[in-house]
Amino acid sequence: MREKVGRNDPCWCGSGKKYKKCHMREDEAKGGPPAEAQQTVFKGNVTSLPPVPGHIARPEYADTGRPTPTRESCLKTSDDEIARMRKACDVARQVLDTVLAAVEPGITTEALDDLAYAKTIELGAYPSPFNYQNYPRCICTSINEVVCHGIPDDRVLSEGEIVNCDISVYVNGMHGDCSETVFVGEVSPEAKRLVDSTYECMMDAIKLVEPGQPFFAIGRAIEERAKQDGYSVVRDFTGHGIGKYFHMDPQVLHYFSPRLNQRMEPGMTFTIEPMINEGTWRCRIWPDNWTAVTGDLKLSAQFEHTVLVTESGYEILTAGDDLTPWFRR
Ligand code: HM4
Ligand code: CO
Repeated sequence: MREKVGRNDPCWCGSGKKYKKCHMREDEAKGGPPAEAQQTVFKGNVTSLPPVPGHIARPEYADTGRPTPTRESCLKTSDDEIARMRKACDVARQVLDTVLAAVEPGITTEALDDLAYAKTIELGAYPSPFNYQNYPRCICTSINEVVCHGIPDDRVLSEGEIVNCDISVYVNGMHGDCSETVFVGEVSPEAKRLVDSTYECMMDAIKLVEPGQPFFAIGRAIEERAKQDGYSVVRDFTGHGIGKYFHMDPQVLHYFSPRLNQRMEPGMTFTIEPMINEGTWRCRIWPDNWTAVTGDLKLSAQFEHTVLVTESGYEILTAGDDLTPWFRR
């Protein structure tokens, strides 16, 4: 158990509110504040990447770091655009499979990033995160309490950790985006249960995708499942429309908001990428301005697919030929 938190101290959950205004009552009912989780991930050394070879087509921000500000919708109106989306998502899946196959105790996250860089370029694509708002590497690797946007560095993965690998690529004028959380060797039953629930949250939401469905149905399904399993849903990061630009309209919230009453239309392509936490849904950002961690340092997991709304329902563009997630194979 942690030291007693004073009534007027900042709450342990990271909300910034006084304890008495936040978790104090809830904790009293449970007999005290939860056991304190320890930080397991620390800032490492980030190495810069060589420029992407000149024959690879580059997204608009590759040189400046600044994406085009856009409220353009992700609706695709031609078969050609949809075919190019399928291709970009296929490439993202192949890169993700390459990276996931290499996850084992002793490997560094930058070695995973090096593999992603080589595979992405081999497949004729540009790694979308690279220089997006000056992001320094190709992929995001988010370990344990890291919620998302973990930067690959010289830190070694150890037995018992969980790591999300998030891959986005740009090819044929389109972006594709997917991620999975996997185990490093054997992990605790608690970690397994969280990762399992997070995958089911994403799949519950994907199964609702069809023309006429309001976007709020996604967050409603995810929140319901997470709550049932005793977890919380991250609110600070969302899914997004995707296509010609990495992040397009609409924002895809993973929690319920009745304001998200826009309806799905055939030809829309967007990501569903819930981040599910063991404890508080609140996040803090490291001084590197990227790495998001849970407010209470408990575990967070995430899965992501890019989906297409079809006439009759959905197509998971980043499924590859085996939809089974890596952690169940
Ligand atoms: S940047 N991953 N993700 N993710 N951004 C490098 C790796 C990245 C994101 C991101 C999820 C949702 C939204 C966003 C976003 C603006 C506001 C500039 C359009 O950046 O919406 O960026
Ligand atoms: Co992101």
